[in-house]
Amino acid sequence: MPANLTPQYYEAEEKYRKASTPEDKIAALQEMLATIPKHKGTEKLQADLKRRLSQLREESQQKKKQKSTYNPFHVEKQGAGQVVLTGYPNTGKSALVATLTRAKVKVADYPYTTSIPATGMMPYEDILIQLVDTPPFTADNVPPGLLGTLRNADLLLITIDLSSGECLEQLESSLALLEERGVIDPTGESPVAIPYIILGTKADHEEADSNLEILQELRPDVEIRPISINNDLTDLQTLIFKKLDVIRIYSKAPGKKPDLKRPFILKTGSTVVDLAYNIHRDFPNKLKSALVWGSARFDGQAVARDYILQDRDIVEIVL
Ligand SMILES: Nc1nc2c(ncn2[C@@H]2O[C@H](COP(=O)(O)OP(=O)(O)OP(=O)(O)O)[C@@H](O)[C@H]2O)c(=O)[nH]1
Ligand SMILES: [Mg+2]
Repeated sequence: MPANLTPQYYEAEEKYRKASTPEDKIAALQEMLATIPKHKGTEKLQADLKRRLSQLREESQQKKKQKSTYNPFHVEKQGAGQVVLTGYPNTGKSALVATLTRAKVKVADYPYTTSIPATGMMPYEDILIQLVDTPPFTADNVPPGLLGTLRNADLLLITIDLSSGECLEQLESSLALLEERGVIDPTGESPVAIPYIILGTKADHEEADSNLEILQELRPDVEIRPISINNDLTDLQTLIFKKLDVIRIYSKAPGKKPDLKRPFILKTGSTVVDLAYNIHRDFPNKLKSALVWGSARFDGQAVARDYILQDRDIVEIVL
């Protein structure tokens, strides 16, 4: 049934997409629920939105209540995006985090090695992306709190062990588990679902090629990226950055050189107003115009408030 969503709803959805704090996300979700047309065609979407809203409310309540108690499954976001690895035991999650970051995580050739999340920062060009290693996730093993970690991610890496004869089962179960709990949505319809990449790990193993072929034959609908910690991982890093769907913006004060060291990280499609809001909550009201170097037709071009910025633009806000 067609959902017939209104422009007001899409505007609120865009706010949700760009929200970087739980408070902003809650506000956007409330607006989405207030503006969504109430009929049969939107029932599933309404339910998804309500579920996400109550999760976020619960989390912020919990945070207020237990400021002093440490919850290892609540992973503070750092860097340009939070990428959480999830998958069956022994699929190479920790090995990948150990290869791409300087985190000291335990890697072992037996299952259930990791018991709580651990983080590391992965350098990518001029930014750092946060990787989060997690304990294994199967139908029989759902560590309390793990779903919260997964739902808070900006991107999930789902690991399938290509050296294992059980890789098909791993693929089917991992996707089903995450979908049932509303973490991912393979149809791509839910705005609150978490984007993901499916990694076929241990691609250097002698069984890997034939296992991957079988997987692709049986599940032509899913895309699996073969990787190995023993091979070059640059393409994976680039893919992770692309999937995070963010842009880097360098700010510049009038008459000064731009600050090229610490870019602002914004969602793709963000405008000059979004940047201003990120610099200071009061700035959007004071904003008169902005000068842009990079995507504009000429250097230092004056642009309007709703000008859509591109990755690596340099922007001078004029107040
Ligand atoms: N050949 C090969 N072995 C790998 C690769 N990645 C991981 N391994 C091995 O696979 C085993 C399991 O790796 P871990 O990183 O501990 O797996 P995990 O998913 O973190 O396991 P749990 O913490 O139990 O969930 C270790 O013996 C690793 O050395 C790879 O790309 N190639
Ligand atoms: Mg591990």
